[in-house]
Amino acid sequence: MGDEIKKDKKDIAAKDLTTCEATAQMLDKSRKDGIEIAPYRAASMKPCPIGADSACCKHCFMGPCRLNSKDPYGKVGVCGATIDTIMARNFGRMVAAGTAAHTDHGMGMLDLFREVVKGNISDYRIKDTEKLQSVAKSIGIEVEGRSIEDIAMDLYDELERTYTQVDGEIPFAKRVPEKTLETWRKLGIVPRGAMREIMEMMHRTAMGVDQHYENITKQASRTALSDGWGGSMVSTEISDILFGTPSPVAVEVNMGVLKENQVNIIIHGHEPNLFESMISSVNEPTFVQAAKDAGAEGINLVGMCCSGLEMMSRHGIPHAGNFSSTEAILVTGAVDAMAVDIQCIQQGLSKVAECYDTPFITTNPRCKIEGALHIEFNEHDPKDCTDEIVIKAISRFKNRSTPVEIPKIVNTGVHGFSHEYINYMLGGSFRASYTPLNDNIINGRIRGVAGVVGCTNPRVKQDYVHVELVKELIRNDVLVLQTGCSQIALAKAGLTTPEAAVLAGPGLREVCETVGMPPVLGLGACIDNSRILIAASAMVKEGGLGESIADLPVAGAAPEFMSEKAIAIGQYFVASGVFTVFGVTFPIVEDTKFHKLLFEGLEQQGLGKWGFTPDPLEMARMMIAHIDKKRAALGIDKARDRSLVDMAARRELDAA
Ligand code: SF4
Ligand code: MSK
Repeated sequence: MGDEIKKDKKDIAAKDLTTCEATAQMLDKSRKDGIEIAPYRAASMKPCPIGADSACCKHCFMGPCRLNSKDPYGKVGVCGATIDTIMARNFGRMVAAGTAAHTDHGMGMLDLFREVVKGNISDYRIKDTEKLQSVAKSIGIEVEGRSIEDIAMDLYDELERTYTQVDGEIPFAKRVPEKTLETWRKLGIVPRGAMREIMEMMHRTAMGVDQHYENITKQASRTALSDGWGGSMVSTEISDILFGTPSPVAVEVNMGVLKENQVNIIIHGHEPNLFESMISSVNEPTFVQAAKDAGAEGINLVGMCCSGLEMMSRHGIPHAGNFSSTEAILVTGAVDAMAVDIQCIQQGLSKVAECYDTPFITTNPRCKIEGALHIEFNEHDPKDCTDEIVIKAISRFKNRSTPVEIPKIVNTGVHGFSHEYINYMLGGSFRASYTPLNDNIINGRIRGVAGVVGCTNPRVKQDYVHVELVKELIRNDVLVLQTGCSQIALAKAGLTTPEAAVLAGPGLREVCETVGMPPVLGLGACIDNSRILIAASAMVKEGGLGESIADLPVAGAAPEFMSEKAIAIGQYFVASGVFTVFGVTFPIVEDTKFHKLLFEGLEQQGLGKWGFTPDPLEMARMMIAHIDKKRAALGIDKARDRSLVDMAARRELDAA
């Protein structure tokens, strides 16, 4: 099983809560220091089973109505709503919330882009003009002989429609493979604009509106697609244009990136602009001198969670850990300031920071936290905020009163892959293309491609499911693409190095060794799942692997998800045609019509489908079986005969 943590054990050992040794060391220390952090809170918090199954409706005050998941059709709500309606509405609202988070983030990036292009903001500039031109071209904007400013303004106007358009198709629908788009059109799920889709999703799930689970699910797909091919994709593309498209870079990961004799500043959250300005502030000679005057050897800027992933990919800045380590790292006593912007910021951080005298600083007007110091970040004068953070950190270093204990663990890996770099890496600069990837899939060296992404969740042992799943996939010649906290789990396990190719099956190993790449390619933050969609689209367009994304021998997984954003991501992958397996739990009742629709029916409509298991080996088996089914449908299953070593044989080899 997926090592679900026993809920009733308050005295549970740290090694049962995480496979991250550094986090385990800090969990033990937190116990000694009398501090409670998330994994322990999870162990003592019994989840409400009715809520966990989405069998509870509180959409009006004739309720709340609780149906029994053991007898799902034994009862209906006061209004007569069935279990399928209630679950579909709850699911649709999770998709709407996740989509809203990503699209609001994306719209923020687009606002910044507009102000930069208009010359109203001078602290940022367009860094990647080549990417600007290629994104513009991809949606039909003329680039030949035009100035960068003119192209950029047209791109802004066009991409704004992603959010505000009330009718028609979002701009990046032009990037979707023709047959996939045809299926969406037939089903009526091509997104118009994200605001419209989120609004309609919320309307239709209100009391007394849409009460057919199939119709609600269509709007959930349309809303989710306005995230994946809309809000998220715009965010990734604009961030690349403004801050540079990532290319591979060797980076240090884990809590050992903190330095005892330096002023340590952590940035945690999701938006790259705060972090970009921090880089400038920490390199300010006056601050470097001030840090030295305070007795420090320098200022050490590190990232966590998805902010960290954005910066490690673009600048090689060290990364201290994923979501489930954000409170634990404060227990080191070595953090002189933690600044956050939006998303995945646990409120518990405020209390833990207070216990270790660490300034905990919120910077975004959308995210204030009781007990945190708020220093607002304003893109028109970004250094106002980031300089202040540095000053607070230096002052804390000078007056450090808590003992420092930094786990001495650092893992170096290669990160910063992008759709563009995969194209170049495999095809070369003069004929950049996906041909070698498709060829290696067709000839069977690579069995298929898996996207393994998403959060860590204190309800299960941190990193365990991610790492075991990915090891099993690469052993079976499946190339793994990663984003989000999952990427950091694998980096800590040492699988993001080219040397990790020895853990891969013979075919994948041969490809990795020829190209010099790891078998696990990190593509960035959770918003950058759009890079995986673009890669899938490029594979279809390259030819030889079917006509739609649903034809590809690919699968996805979020093995330790915790966020509504992950539900939105899962639904946009499913609606794009990908078999997507979640771990931890699945928030609906089994043996219902809605469950059957998500887990079987959507595939029959030409889309992908959902899967669920908490067990990493079972998850790998399900994904590989799906990949093999797609290979057989494409008629390329024979090509693998020469190198087939199935999972049972591998387990025997391992056991021997
Ligand atoms: Fe109950 Fe229906 Fe109101 Fe939901 S909408 S709370 S099922 S009465
Ligand atoms: S930070 S959404 S825990 S991936 Fe993007 Fe990590 Fe999941 Fe947050």
